[in-house]
Amino acid sequence: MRTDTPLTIYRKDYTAPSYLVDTVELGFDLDPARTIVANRMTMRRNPASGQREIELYGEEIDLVALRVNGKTLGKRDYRIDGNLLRIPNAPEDVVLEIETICAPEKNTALSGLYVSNGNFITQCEAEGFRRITYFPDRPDVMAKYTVMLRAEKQRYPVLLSNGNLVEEGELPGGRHYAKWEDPFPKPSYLFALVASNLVCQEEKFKLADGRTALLQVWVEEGNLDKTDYAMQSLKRSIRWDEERFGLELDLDRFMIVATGDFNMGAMENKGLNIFNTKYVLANPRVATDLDFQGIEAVVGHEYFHNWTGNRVTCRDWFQLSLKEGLTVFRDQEFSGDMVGTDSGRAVNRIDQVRTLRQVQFPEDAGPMAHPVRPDSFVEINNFYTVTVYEKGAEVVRMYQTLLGREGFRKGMDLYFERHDGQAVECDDFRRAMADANGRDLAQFERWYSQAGTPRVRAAMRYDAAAKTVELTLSQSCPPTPGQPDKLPFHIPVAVGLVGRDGRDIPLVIDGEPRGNTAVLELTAAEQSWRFTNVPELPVPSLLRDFSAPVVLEYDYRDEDLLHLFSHDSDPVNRWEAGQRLAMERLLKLTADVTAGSRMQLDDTFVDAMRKVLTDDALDPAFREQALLLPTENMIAEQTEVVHPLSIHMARQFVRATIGTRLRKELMAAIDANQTPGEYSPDAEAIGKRALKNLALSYLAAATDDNEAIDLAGQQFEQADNMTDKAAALGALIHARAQSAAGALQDFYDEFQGEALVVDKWFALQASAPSTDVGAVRALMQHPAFNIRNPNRARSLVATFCMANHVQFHVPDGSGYQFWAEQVIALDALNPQVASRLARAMDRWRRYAPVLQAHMKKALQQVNGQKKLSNDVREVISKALAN
Ligand code: B3K
Ligand code: ZN
Repeated sequence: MRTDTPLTIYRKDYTAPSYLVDTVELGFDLDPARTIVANRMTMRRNPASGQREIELYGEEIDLVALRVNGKTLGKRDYRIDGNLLRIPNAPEDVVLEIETICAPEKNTALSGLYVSNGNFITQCEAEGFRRITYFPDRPDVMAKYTVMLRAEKQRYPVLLSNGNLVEEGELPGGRHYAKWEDPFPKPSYLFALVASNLVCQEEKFKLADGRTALLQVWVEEGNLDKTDYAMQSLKRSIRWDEERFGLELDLDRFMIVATGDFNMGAMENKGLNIFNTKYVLANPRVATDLDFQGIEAVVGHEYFHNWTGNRVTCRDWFQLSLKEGLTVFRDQEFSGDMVGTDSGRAVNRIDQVRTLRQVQFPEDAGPMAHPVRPDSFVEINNFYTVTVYEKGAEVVRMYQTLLGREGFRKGMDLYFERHDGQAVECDDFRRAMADANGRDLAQFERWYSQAGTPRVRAAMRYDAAAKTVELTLSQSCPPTPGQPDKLPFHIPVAVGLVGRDGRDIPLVIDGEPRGNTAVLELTAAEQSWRFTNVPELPVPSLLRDFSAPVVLEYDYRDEDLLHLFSHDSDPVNRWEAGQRLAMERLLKLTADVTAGSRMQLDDTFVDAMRKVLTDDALDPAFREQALLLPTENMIAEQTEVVHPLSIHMARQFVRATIGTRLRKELMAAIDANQTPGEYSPDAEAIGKRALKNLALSYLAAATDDNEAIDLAGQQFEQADNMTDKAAALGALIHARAQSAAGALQDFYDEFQGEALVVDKWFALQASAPSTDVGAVRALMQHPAFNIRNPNRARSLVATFCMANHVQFHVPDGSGYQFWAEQVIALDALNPQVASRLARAMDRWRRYAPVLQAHMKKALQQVNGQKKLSNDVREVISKALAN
């Protein structure tokens, strides 16, 4: 917690570490109140650095002893300046011994070594290792670790760290020890230890090269009935990486540990992944389809980091997307391959596009906008963003689009051939892709250096006599903080031409046949392509499969969109056509509400929705996506001045109108998409439940539909899985049904012993437009609420501030006042969680003037706090900056 002005760190200021560390031996005497850490490092001067000072970071730890080559250093032999400990004039080779003390039970920030429900847990990325011992805590210092853990045996029977267990035994006084050795050099952020009374599900698994690895999933005893899916996902991940990328597990033992107190989703520590329980624990009774999908994706993601992140890591934190963008791309491909079908893959892709539009595009247009490889930061934890992760994944995907799957694989192989065991930069990845394929990817670099979402404008001219189409694409990119002008990007734009019969017209460009979809490479500000042999005026299908993270502008007429919505062979663009139809109407209706005009929805739109709903040739999962309206966030991004209430009312109106006008078809969809028998989280069953539950929610949104409310009530009572149960409860709450309160109480009574379900219980209420800020304050008094637990704080406080637009943005500003109080309160406990909440105000300048004034006041109130973490300070000051 600082009171001085926080320091900005720049990418251009990178210098090599002055000393390298070859080996680290750590000894832990674990005690919640007072843990003693002994650290013995062998270090040597880095030939690549001219510096002779040893630089170590330390935070919230007490230094007890410091020895260089056996000699204790006196106060004058070193300097401590804030978090930096410097030892000047150190010898060429050094054995450095350090003893420090920390207090895990007082660590509410959950960074470094902390206590969660009586167990010791660590989280070191990005800069948590310095809260355990003094160390050159930067990712380009890679060392081999040996770890000795000592703790009371009864309370902490299980002692885990990275790598292999080499020794264990008893100690006097009821204590015991375990010694772990990690054979691979690693950066300090990948260090982990766990001391606990957890139990595990374990299995021996045969690897491709014939070796056998021990796989373990560690949880609290009562949760052993919820580990199967995580274990299955882990095995599938290992297999997939062998098959798709030829990458094998390099350890004899791979562990996943679940903890209920965790700042984010999970962490890829070498051989000892630590997970938020949310991404491990699942069975049909307590977890939804979305939870099951999340587990598969996150287990995969952390496992894939073992190569992309751990074996090859980042030179500095500006390169974060090197490992995160790439690993998100890998987990997306993994999930797609697990679904297996083209249509399932498309549904996954649509989900990715929704996330980008819902969260990343707004980030890229707001005060925290930054390039995929940022140029500066105050607090690195603020840069674990959708831009670094999801846009970063899009950047990686574009290599695959440009080079083909095989070319991409060649690039990956070369990347590992060159850089295994190294800490490198995003540029090294790009070079491997370019060199392996003999391609010039120099301009592609701008995807890493320029922030903002590019706009691609398309114009088409058809010459009936010549039977040619001229397609002109132009690009621009709006200014972002610190980057007023942008240079053209290298953008792959996948296009098709759809004929009047709905089929693709085979593409011929410059005399060359290009199949039904051609990837055009837009590199200039404006470029044109000529398609020949086009027998009739086609409808262009642009940016197929969302081939680049851009906003595509084209003046589609309604009938063009209806045509694509019915026929486009590219399912993503088929969906996209529906989204455009819906967005046009939602924007018009929003304006109508604001102007006080009557709302009306045209038959054309309703008919299009009916057609897709009743088209049995389409997978239910796809139909659900096609019927789902753009979210309130997405609509807000498209309006000049945001009136959250108007947006909500417009969207509700469309939902209710669909509910009324398609009543018969929706009822039929509910009947046709039941999933009787044993619950299974396979894509087909998930799709059916999704369509059925969307239908239910539309019906319930229609006013005065008692039958729909009864249906929801029945489903709530009878559901044998959490997906259906939570969906029904949500429908009741959102419809303000009389039975909602009773159902909520029953739900709580039934699941109060399941923390993750109680989170859902809070979140369901927090997001309901019937829950005002007073009700949220009341919920904070509920015995089950605990602001120190990140999942719980997010489920109530963050859900309200970020997903309940109507109540958060009430005109009297009381929602913002609440936000300010909570940001301040949370910041004193856990800056990372507080800082995420702080971002609820990112887009404040776009709101209607009355709201804006209240928002500014709330921002200033937080900013006026003398004591704020760097995390929150950075977010707030960027929001207030011009
Ligand atoms: N690498 C971690 C994120 C660490 C966040 C630190 N604030 C999880 C992941 O991306 O796999
Ligand atoms: Zn990651």
